Amino acid sequence: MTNITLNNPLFDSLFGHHDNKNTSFIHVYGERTITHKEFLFLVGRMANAISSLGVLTGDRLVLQAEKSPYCLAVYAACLQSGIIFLPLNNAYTASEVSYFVADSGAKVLICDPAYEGALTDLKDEFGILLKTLSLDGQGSFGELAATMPNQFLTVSRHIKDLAAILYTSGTTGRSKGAMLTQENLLSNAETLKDYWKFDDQDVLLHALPIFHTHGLFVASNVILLSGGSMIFLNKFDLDEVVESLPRATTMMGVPTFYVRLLEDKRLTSELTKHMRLFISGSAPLLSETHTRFLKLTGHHILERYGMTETNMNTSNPYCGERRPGTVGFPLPGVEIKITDSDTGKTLTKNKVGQIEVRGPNVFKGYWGMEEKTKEELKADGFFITGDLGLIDSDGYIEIVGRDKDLIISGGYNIYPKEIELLLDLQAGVLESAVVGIPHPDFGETGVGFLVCKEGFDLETTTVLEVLSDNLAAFKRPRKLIVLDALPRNTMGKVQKNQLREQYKNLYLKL
Ligand code: MLC
Ligand code: AMP
Repeated sequence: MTNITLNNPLFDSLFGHHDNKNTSFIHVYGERTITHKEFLFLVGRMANAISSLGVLTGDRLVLQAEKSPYCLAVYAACLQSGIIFLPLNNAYTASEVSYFVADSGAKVLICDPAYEGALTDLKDEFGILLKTLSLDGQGSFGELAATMPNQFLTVSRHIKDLAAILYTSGTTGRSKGAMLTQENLLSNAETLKDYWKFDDQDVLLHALPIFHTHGLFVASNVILLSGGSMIFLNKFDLDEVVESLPRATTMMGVPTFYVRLLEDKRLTSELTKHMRLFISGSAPLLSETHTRFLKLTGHHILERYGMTETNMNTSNPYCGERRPGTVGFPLPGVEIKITDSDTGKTLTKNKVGQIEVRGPNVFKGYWGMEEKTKEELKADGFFITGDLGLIDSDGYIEIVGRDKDLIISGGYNIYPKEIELLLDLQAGVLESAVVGIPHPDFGETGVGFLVCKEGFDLETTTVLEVLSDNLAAFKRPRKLIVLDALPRNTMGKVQKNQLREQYKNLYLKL
């Protein structure tokens, strides 16, 4: 149960029990192991460094840097010093970062030294303090922290105070900052630790990025709470994952991790015999992937379902049948209902409708967007996820589609609207539509369809180059296809389903 009498409930619960322990915490791949005590000292130095910058409790700090234990320490230092942590995908371009800085009103931006040049204009534009942090903990922020004491007096926070803001793209093309409280993160971490039976003997193979819910809150918070350790890889590298598996007990990944492992001959039951649990989420895991993985390794991948706004909502059972193609049952303390999108009425079993969620895991709202918050987070506390699903006769939840125009590529969300708005601005483009097409590695990938203005001859490679300046690489359409016209219905609405159907085999091996 969440202990609300603590001084800073989230920080104290995650880190309090590591004080002075020389036990292993992070095994940096190919390098040394950092103990809990060493990590806490690093966090203390960083918290002192943050405070010395003149930021106040509740201010926002943006981090955009290559994954390293130092990034995780910045997160912890923000918690300890009462600063709201705002991590960003390091693929974001300077123009994307500029939006997040402006929208959040952040006071400090810590970036990788390699991005400093591109981000330096933000200092004048928004008066933000720009500091750097490299993979090995150097850079102006790392150097400042190195001069600081190891101990920091933890700032008091209330369980309902904000701990982090994570931006998620929006169907209107404008990203929204999901405000996550200490309670949201702590209650979910406690639930998951118990549900998935994590303890201090666990070694989690951590190959996910740590700027999203999955790698940051699910993976790292669960390990912090349980007292276990992590093998920290910079990213998903197949050789490093295969090499590390025999030393791990658990792994969390997006479906692409499992698809890539299955392509590799080294994946066997022998390789995975030390593992007790493989977890998948952030995108649909094909039943076929589940079944092939089982056949080769003897492990039933446990699939769960979550969102930036809600943390984790449902999970297949730890003990009991892990049913392929489903995301299991609501987690303890989480309520799920399936409703009719027109009437809002709750639907009966096996009927498809919108998935709504309520519980201590559900966020507080979108930063600075009261109206948008009211549309999605209802007065009765239920959040409309935008996912479509059903609850089957045995209570398993199945996600059957999305009510939102969203592409999930390798676990990253891509909102077509954001790309279409940019495409429509390009010279010669009359209109555009971006659609998710099945992809064997990424699950889905974005393909853009363009219609030329009369008299123009569109060079798609040039259009793609222009997109590169403004859009993170993972969001760029894999391909642009010029059409005479976009398919429309009688109301004039673009029929994306028709494009999806027509091009569904573009990337699949037939
Ligand atoms: C990288 N690229 C992608 C991509 N990842 N393109 C489309 N979709 C992706 N997911 C592009 C890069 O920009 C680059 O383009 C090229 O692919 C190779 O880059 P890379 O870094 O070598 O890619 P790779 O290592 O292959 O990364 C793929 C991946 C990674 C699947 C391992 O994307 C990943 O770790 N995904 C996890 C995402 C995640 O954590 N999601 C959780 C969200 S939270 P170019 O043009 O430069 O060559 C959430 C809630 C919940 O959803 O329920 O968990
Ligand atoms: P994000 O906004 O990045 O947090 O992505 C959340 C979205 O990912 C959800 O709304 C779902 O559409 C999707 N998602 C997460 N887990 C699963 C899963 N196990 N199966 C299908 N979709 C999922």
